Amino acid sequence: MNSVMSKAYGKAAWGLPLQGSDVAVTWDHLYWFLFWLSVFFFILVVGGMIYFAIVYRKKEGRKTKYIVDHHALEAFWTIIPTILLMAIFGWGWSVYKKQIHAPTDAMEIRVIGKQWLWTFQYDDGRTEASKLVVPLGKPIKLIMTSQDVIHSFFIPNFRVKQDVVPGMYTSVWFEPKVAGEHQVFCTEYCGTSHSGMLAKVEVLEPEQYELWKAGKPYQVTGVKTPSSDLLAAAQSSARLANAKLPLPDQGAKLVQAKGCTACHSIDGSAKIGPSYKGIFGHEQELLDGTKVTVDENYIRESIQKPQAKVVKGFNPVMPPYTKDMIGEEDMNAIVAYIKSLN
Ligand code: HEC
Ligand SMILES: [Cu+2]
Repeated sequence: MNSVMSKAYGKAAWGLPLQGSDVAVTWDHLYWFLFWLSVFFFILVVGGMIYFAIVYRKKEGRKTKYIVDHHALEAFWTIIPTILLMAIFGWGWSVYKKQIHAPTDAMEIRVIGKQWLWTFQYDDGRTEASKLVVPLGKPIKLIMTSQDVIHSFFIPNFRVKQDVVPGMYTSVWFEPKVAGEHQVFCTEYCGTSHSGMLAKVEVLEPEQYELWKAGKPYQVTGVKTPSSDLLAAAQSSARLANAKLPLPDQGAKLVQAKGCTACHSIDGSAKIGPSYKGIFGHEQELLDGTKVTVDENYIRESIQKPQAKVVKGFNPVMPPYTKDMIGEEDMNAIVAYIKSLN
């Protein structure tokens, strides 16, 4: 119990995810209180039942007495649970209040959910997919909306979860206490690739955060999250960290970092979208029956306005990537990469 109750952040105890924020510690206290309270009453009630069933079992010649009500006893088992329930309510309410009101000095970051990836938009104009970068120990407020259906943004390590709804902003806040990578899930079923709608929070030490802010290569130290290939590649700020790589290799990192690999393979097998393998220079048949040769302009248009030319046999589900999301340098790298897959 002690390891659970202590304020040692960064520990994963008794099957719960590690405690990455103050709120996580507070919620866990309430959780364990409820858990042990339930264990206590379970033993009391079921144990009592078994005991009475055995001791007062049917016997030859034993007749049950006529039982009348017992006011003191009834008052006792009404008042005690009432007090307990009110205490649980008050406790939950106070933690909820803490979790719902972000401090006024919190750093604001915008979150956009869309089928099926998370993008994060920072004050300096940067937008990144599948990766949220925050400094250690600073309150962070997320202002969230959805481009399509209802999603839900969940960071188990921070014990925060909030619906992300089209047409309105919702928000959530946390103060990260543990450096490293923390998993993000979508917890509102949102279609085919819902389970792949992952992202991670990178909580950086102050010096590393300054590097990230300046657009320089940086390191993530601390806890690790069990991550999919998609997330492993999203780890480093793709364009700047890989600037010394050959262009197609940069493109390879980018398509992973931007979440394209969730829908596109490179081995010729169709996923949600067509494979990149061997498409460059070839003719692609479109939904309306016309044909188009895959060149640089077609790829660019397919990324920025995916619905302009929809490939036959696929649904028009690819999200558009604006110039702000994929800049010209990155676009060149992605085109070079797709070209290299012939
Ligand atoms: C949610 C799934 C999804 C994601 C994420 C996604 N795409 Fe697509 N993509 C599709 C689908 C479906 C098609 C086929 C329908 C169409 O043309 O719009 C497609 C088509 C394309 C095409 C045209 C392919 C061809 O064979 O003609 C290119 C190029 C492309 N995507 C590139 C990308 C890049 C680059 C990214 C990441 C920046 C990306 N896609 C992210 C689903 C996705
Ligand atoms: Cu979702």
